[in-house]
Amino acid sequence: EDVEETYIMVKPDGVQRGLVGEMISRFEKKGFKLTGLKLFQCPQELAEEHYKDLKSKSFFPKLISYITSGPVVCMAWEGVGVVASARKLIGATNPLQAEPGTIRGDLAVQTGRNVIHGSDSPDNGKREIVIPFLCNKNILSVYDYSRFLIC
Ligand code: YYY
Ligand code: MG
Repeated sequence: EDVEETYIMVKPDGVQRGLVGEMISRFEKKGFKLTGLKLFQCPQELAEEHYKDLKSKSFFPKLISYITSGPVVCMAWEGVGVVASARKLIGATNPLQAEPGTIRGDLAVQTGRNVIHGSDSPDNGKREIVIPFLCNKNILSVYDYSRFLIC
């Protein structure tokens, strides 16, 4: 398998509940390498860019208001097979269906408050990582961020 990079984001409820260390610890113990870390208040347009594949879903507006409701902890993790492995460590989208031992299985109850995000493919990992890490206070719009990517 290839060395990959994935985007992991502790969602606002995970930060507020003091679960950041617990979640980071699971990826560290598994043996993956932390290559980026940022506390970030996600602007609405970047939240919409991050979740653009879900734009047509009925839960999209609630999802965007949840993700922008407080600071998130954005991380890039590197390793062999890290994309699929991180999804296993995270568990199913609905925490009630997530296996005990997974992050969502152990730490969450509601789909709409499922404490953590992990990329679903290497391509989405690359796409999602740049959203917080190439964004700063002067670069807030998706248009600016696209231009940055071309540089
Ligand atoms: O990748 P993952 O986070 O497990 O699920 P997605 O299907 O990509 O959905 C993203 C996000 O949207 C999910 O973590 C919670 C929210 N969501 C929801 O609120 N209600 C649903 N029925 C499905 C997803
Ligand atoms: Mg997803």
